[in-house]
Amino acid sequence: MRIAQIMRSVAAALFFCLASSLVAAIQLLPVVSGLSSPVFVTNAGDGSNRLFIVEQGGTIRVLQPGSTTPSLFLDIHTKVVASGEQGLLGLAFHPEYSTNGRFFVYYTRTGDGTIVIAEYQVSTDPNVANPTEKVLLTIPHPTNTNHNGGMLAFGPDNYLYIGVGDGGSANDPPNNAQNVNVLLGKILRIDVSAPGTYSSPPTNPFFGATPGADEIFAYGFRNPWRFSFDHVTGVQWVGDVGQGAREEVDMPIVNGGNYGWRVLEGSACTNNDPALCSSPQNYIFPILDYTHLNGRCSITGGYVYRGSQGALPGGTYVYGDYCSGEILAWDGTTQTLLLDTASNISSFGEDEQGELYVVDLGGSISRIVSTVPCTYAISPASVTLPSGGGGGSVAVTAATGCGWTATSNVPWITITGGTPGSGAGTATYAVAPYTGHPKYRNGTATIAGQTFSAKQSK
Ligand SMILES: [Ca+2]
Repeated sequence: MRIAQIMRSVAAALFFCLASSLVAAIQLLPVVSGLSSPVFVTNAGDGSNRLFIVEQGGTIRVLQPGSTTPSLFLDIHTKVVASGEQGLLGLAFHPEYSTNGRFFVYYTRTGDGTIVIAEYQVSTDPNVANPTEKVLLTIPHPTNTNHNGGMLAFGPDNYLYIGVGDGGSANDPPNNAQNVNVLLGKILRIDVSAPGTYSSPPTNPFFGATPGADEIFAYGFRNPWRFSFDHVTGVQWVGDVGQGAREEVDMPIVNGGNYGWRVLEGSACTNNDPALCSSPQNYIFPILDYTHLNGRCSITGGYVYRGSQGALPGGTYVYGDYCSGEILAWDGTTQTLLLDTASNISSFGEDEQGELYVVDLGGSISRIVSTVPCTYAISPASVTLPSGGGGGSVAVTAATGCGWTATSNVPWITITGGTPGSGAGTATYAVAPYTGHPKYRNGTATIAGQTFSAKQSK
């Protein structure tokens, strides 16, 4: 090993130690393997706790909770052209899927590579989709096979957001991303409340007589491959894949915002249109960007962690790089390396509890978990209460990032605050007056997994 390599290794080891102590130590828990080029995982939000896995070739598989063997939910491979950046790329379940069974897919069409947004519905079997397709929107993408985008997700406004790439090649030769009359290089937003069709929300920035395509929500993107919405703040986070130098994360995505491509790559002037770089106020700069060091070359946008298992501090944005295999975190100020993997990270995904998954294009999906098991204690663990009722508080002791909830097990005790919590915190409760028989009643609440016992005299 040469001296320079040794120095780099030492520096890397030091950096990793510092970094991991700053945020969290994570590991990957294998969930499923043997998949064919998985590019996404998500959930239906229907309380079933199933995972739905998108395979690039044109299949969606469903994984039951606790199972390691998915079954076929939908097969549309005959409609899909799949290689390189093309394929079945995105999936989103309707916010009311549990009652209407509607879901949406994003793929590149066989024959001409056109981007298709289509609607499907579940069959009478909850684990099998009805194969009848209703095409909602097509976007011509004839010239190049790269930069198709591919993300679909519903926003907190219940509109369907769509991430579309710039049409491909390099440096966006037709300047699509800055052209508000084409749907390439954009985040689109459509209303799919009526089955089998869509409309553009009148609040979209170029709606109606305003020049520009009605479907556009924001523009100036190169290849917004993956994006997500923070469940707590509602803010949209986009990982926009860069050209040859910089990968970027954009947030918040605002109505009518121009995020800079092809004038800017990350926060840097591309010199594609050098005169425009002298008016930086015309563009919204990324919240973070990183250069192509350490084998990094293509960002895979992720999620703001809001799970309750304490895998990471709540509010941490988790993302990665497809080429380096690194899982990265952004705490609002600093980018930290969480874990360096050998995976080609095609996507991240979320289950119904907000726990995060890493999708390896090589064929597997893993869950992000903490390396440190969370332990909890409460104080007091028991109380004796007067007949008039009232309230009180229970202190929870837990390590930073360890999430917990509090629930009452009897109707006369109500948890009034503090839940869900993370790390050290306080749960508050209220107790109803007691005038009945016998002389005492006993009840419990479960706080941070511990039993809180209350005895009340009449
Ligand atoms: Ca218009």
